[in-house]
Amino acid sequence: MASTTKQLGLLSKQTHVLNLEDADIRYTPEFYSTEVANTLFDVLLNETDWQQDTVRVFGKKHLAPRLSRWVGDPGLRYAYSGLTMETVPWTDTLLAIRADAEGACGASFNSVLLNFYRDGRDSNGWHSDDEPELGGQPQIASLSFGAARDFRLRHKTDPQLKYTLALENGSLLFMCGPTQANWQHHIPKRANAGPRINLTFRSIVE
Ligand SMILES: O=C(O)CCC(=O)C(=O)O
Ligand SMILES: [Mn+2]
Repeated sequence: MASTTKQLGLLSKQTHVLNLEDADIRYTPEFYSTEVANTLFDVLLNETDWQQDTVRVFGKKHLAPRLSRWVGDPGLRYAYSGLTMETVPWTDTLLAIRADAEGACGASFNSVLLNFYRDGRDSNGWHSDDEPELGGQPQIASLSFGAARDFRLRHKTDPQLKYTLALENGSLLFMCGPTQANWQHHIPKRANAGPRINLTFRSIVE
C-alpha cells in the first residue's frame, strides 16, 4: 500500500467539534471514502496477526471480548488492563494511515492499537486512555472501518453528562486536551452488527 494520501483516496470532509464540557473531541465522518475504507478493512483484516488478549477486570483475568494487536516503534512497551504489551512492527498500510491521521490531526503517533470486533457480541468496556505512558493530555486518533458501532461517552464526575455517536466506516475521531482526564468511553454490544476494525493511534512518551 502506497504512502500518499492521494493514493489512499483521502477526502477532505467536514469535521464536527463535539460540544462537550471538559473535552476536546472532533469527528470527521467521511475521512476516507466508502470504497477506500472497505479496501482498508480487507487489507487490515488479512495483514494482521490478530490475538485475543487477557484483560484484568476488578482483579480477575478474562479473555478480551474482541481481537487486537499493538503495533509501534521498536522497543515501545505499554501497560494496558494490568498487562505489559510489546508492540510489533509497522506495516506499509498502517504507516500510510498514520501519515493521513497525523496530517489531519496535527499530531504525531508512535504506536497504534488495532481492535477487531468480529460481530455485535464483541465490545470494549468503559475506560479512559489515560495511562501514564500517554502523558498528561493524550492525543488519540481513532479510525473505524466496517460496521458502524456506537461510541458512548460519560463524564467521570457529572452523571448528567453523556453522549453517544455512531463511528462510521471510514471515519476519524480525534480526542485530545482534557478528554481522557474527564471522560470515559466504551463500545457496547449490538445485536446483528457486522465486523468492524478500529485503530487508535497514540503517542507513548517514555
Ligand atoms: O473501538 C473503538 O472505537 C474504541 C477502542 C478503544 O477505545 C480502545 O481500544 O481504547
Ligand atoms: Mn479507548
